[in-house]
Amino acid sequence: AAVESAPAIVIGSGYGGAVAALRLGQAGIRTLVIEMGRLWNTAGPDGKVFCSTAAPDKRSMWFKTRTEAPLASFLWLDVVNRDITPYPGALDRVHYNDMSVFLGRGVGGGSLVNGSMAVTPLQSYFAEQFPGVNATEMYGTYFPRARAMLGVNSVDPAWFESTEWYRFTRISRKHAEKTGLRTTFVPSVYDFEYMRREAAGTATKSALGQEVIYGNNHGKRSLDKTYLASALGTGNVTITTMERVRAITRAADGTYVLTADRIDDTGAVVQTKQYGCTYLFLGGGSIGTTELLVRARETGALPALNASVGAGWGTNGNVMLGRANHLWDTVGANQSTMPVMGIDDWANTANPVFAEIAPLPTGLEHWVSLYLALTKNPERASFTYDAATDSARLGWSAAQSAVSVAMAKKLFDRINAANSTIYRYDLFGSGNKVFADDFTYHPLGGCVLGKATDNYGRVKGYSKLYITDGSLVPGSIGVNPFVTITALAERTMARVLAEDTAP
Ligand code: FAE
Repeated sequence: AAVESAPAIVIGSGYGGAVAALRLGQAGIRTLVIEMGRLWNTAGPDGKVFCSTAAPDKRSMWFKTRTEAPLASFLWLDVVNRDITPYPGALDRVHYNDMSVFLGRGVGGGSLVNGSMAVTPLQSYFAEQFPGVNATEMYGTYFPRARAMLGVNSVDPAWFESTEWYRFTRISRKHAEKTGLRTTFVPSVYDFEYMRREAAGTATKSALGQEVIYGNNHGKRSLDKTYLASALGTGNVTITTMERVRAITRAADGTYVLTADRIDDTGAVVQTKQYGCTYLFLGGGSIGTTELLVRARETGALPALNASVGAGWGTNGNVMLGRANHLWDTVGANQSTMPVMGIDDWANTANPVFAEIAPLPTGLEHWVSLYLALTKNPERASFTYDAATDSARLGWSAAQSAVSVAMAKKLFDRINAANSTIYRYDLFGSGNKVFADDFTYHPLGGCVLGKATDNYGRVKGYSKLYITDGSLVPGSIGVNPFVTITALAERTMARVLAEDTAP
């Protein structure tokens, strides 16, 4: 097959990939970004690019015959999910034994589907997780750079207190305060000025129109509007879509050769392409990058990859749960899809939990307080290569999820006791499940910084091969992860461009 080549190739266009692409482009290095998902810029028959959670269609999910929303049921009824035509939709759910992982697919990766919460971790916890990184430099330079580039802003507290759209958050805050717990506002990359116009009826509703996990048509500063737009603006970066990199090898001259499958809208492989590059940046995310490297090591394509490739994976301690409120504590039929507050009990060393107050926008009053708890679960798992399916298998177990559940339960038992409330049993399927512990929004690790790579994301065993995504984070960061992933990628790119790419 003909080989197309570029000085630098970036695999994936999520946070890690987008930062790499921009900084390479600015340095004058011609760069090709290869993304397996679509470019989301074309409206469907309804005039919208993305579909809402209220009316999901084929655009919602990545090649599924039925949607797989995190909340499986409501009053035990299977009313949430819908049959759909398989299509390269925006949200993927990848299933392993006892754990599934939600991922964004398309130009912008997870930024297309996530909740926009832009949280900087506690410096002390960051330092604990990344002993090889200069935390002073991270908090002085790279975190501020990441936040500025991502367009992080905060909800106006006065508006927050008065709007019906955040009544659900104020109720959860009241219950946390009654328990003696601290709550904290959480910044966001959703434009709150836009949201206020949505509320006023002068802008098309997006966050206030039940749009989030299948994409937002307005208001969200996803990567295609920030880093990737700037990257394309350098004139040195191009993005190719609907191509999934399958294999990475190294040629005799030290350059990298990639094999990529080009797919059509039915998922059929219509072409297999080869790419060559001098510098290769892996931004496929915790799942994507780790699978590529585990496969490369085990098939003998990159045999010098070390044993840490595939190890150190965690869920960021994710557990989702709902509480049932008293009849007088209405949460409101109208709820913004963008969370703006968390219950911060991370400093409780006996049971550290940070719980984001999550919306459940159904358009009707349901008295549910929903949460995504991030627990300090120390459990980690590894990926192994399955030759029969040419894919990576995750060795996570239900017992490891139980550790997250126990921590979330400790916190929410306290909240229920203080408010004389109970859990909701009807949200996660027919089994009266209270804690959704079988999925994560925050896959982290697999190629941990300082272990699979050096302290700057240079892959051990190979030169000019880099990782810039969430696979570097050792399984837990205590808060929502994209600001950390972005800041670490900025740090890697500053170092690599200063030291490795000089002509
Ligand atoms: P990611 O953004 O996943 O990008 C990887 C990209 O690479 C994707 O576009 C893939 O399609 C592509 N790719 C993978 N493999 C290949 C391949 N072989 N060939 C070509 N392309 C490939 O990685 N985090 C927060 O901080 N705040 C939130 O509010 C938040 N809410 C979330 C809500 C949901 C529903 C989900 C799913 C996630 C949420 N997250 C949130 C997590 C956040 O989106 C995630 O940590 C980052 O997107 C990870 O960034 P990466 O660059 O590692």
